[in-house]
Amino acid sequence: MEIPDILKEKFSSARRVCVLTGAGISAESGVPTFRSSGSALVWKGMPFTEISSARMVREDLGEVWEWFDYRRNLLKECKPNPGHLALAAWQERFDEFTLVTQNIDNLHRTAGSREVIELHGNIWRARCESCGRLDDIVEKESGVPICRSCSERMRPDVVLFGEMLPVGAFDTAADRATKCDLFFIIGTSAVVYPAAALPETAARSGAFLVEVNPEEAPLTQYCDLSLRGNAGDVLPLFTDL
Ligand code: BV8
Ligand code: ZN
Repeated sequence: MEIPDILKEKFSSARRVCVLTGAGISAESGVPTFRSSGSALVWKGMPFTEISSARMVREDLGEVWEWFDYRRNLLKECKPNPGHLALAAWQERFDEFTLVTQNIDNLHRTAGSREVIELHGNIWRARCESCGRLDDIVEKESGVPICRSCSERMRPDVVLFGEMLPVGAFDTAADRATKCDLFFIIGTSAVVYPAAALPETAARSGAFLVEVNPEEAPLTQYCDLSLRGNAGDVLPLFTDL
């Protein structure tokens, strides 16, 4: 694939660049996406929008932990791919570079991205339901962990359906989206709000929108350019621009 000239020019002259990533950028690292190949991710017969929900935390936190323990186990074998690594190099190239991710897999940080706005939290952290204590998850037995500060229940520090995003994360992301010249949407079906509103915000503020996705997505119609390919193949093409 060749990067179109207009994009080469815009990429070379951009001062403020914002990137929104979704599960697709981790697909080549072996992390299952949620909606690819038409079928939604399922856990014991429950669609992931059900097991990953505020209601399930209330009703069966043990089941929610089993679901996240299973996914963390899969993630132990997953490494950043050339798409993550390319984005990590972009943070040195512009006056202002903002990386916003919907992913909870921590692969952007492992790839070397320093400031990552994690709209949906991080699967490698647990949070106390009562005092808010945060603990990194290194070794974890099965079951619901108990807070070492107040002995109440710990839950995954991940934003589930029906839950608010981390305070400030979305506002910062929206602010950067209104100010950027160039907005990349990489590996997301952009159907989950409020994250999916960011590209529309950027477009309304005059940003040039570029989609990197092997398939069309609902957002394709708003994009100025669509690069139909895998992030791991497409993003390294920008390295020598
Ligand atoms: C909230 C963490 C306020 C958990 C996630 C009705 C209408 C509109 C909205 C709603 C509604 N009913 C409810 C809502 C709100 C709801 C929502 O948007 N629901 C959707 C399903 C309609 N949103 C919320 O609940 C949010 N909170 O609104 O708070 C509030 C609060 C209280 C009370 C009232 C209101 C919280 C949402 C956060 C949910 N947590 N993740 C976990 O991981 O288990 S969402 C999860 O799915 C991801 O984080 C991501 O955000 C989302 C979408 O997934 P994608 O990343 O896009 O992945 P997907 O598989 O869909 O697509 C992959 C793409 O990659 C594809 O296009 C594919 O072609 C492409 N691809 C594949 N391979 C590659 C590739 N691209 C590039 N390279 C490749 N190699
Ligand atoms: Zn506590």
